[in-house]
Amino acid sequence: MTKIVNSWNEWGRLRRVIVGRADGTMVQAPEPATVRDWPQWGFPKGTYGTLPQEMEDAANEQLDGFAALLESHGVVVDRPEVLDFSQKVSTPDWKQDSMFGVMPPRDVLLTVGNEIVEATMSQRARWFEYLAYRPLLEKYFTEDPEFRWEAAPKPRLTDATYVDGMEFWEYAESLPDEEQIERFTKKKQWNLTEAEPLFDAADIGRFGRDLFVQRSTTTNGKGIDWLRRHFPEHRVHEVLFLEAHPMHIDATFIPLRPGLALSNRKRVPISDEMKELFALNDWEIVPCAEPAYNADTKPPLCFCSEWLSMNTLILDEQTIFVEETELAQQQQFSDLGFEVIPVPFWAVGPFGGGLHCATADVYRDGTMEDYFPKQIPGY
Ligand code: DAV
Repeated sequence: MTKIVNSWNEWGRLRRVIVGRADGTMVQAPEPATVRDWPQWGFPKGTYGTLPQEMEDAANEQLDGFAALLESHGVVVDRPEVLDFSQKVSTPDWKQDSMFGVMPPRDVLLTVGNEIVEATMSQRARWFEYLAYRPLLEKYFTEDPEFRWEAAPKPRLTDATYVDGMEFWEYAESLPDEEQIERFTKKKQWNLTEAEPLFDAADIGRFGRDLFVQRSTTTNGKGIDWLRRHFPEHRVHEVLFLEAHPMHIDATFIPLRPGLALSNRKRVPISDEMKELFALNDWEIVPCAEPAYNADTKPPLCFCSEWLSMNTLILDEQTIFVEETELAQQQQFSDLGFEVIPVPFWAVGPFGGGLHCATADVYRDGTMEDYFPKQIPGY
């Protein structure tokens, strides 16, 4: 019997992983959840199209290099299928002028134990992205009799899903970050309504029996509630950080090994129960290093922040892959006792993220364990 899918946390020894592809990635067409406005890079508001070929080639070279590096460490690497992301897509509820791409599998696929869940996603351009992973999921299903293949309810994504549609972003972005944090983050209310469950898989941090889910511009309260009901053996905790535009937890708060987590030095946790839970169970939380990646050095057309510096992939409890120019972050990991494997990766940023975003766990050694035996009632 072949066992293919098994991963309960972010640190067990990695044996099999999906690595994304840059091919055909789009500056996506505008929609209520997302509006790109990059006149300085040839994509003023309302326009869309494929990222430049030379950027795509550079990103693919780094992705292929990373895949080969993982293989040289004994990890089986699977790659998704490339679709025509420039095509128009529609459901009976809406029409959308383009898709996005297939670089960040972490956003779409949530692996919990023997199960992979296809996330709802919350953007129309990303609604059909699961199709790129179907050949792999079908194969795992055929070959691994214990693999549980699940898909969260496909969201409607009608106008009722969004607060004020695209006008939301115009309004939000006219305010300073501090005001956005007061007005949106602390009220847990950004662009998404609570009309239906929504989540991106990358908003979930897997810590064994405990799953920490960031409420964000891609994950709403109902999405977290869906996850809670879907994983009754787990404890699903909602978490919130000091950030005006939260999107995906993996450049904000990540576990490194049992008892040790890395926290963004600016986007600090603002959920009191979360802080209490970590303290109660003797988890140490260390602030990350200063990023080298920044607004001046990051490549054009990148919608991710400089905090991709902490978006890393753990090979095992002693070994971590870190972007090659992030020397301060590498030093911090060395000081924490890790062997650091540098990986050139910043050409991939504009295609949807860093080393964690670009991968999705298929198999890590380990079982479901409880790293937070002391719980806080009601959290
Ligand atoms: O901080 O820009 C990056 C994660 C994308 N999957 C950020 C989030």
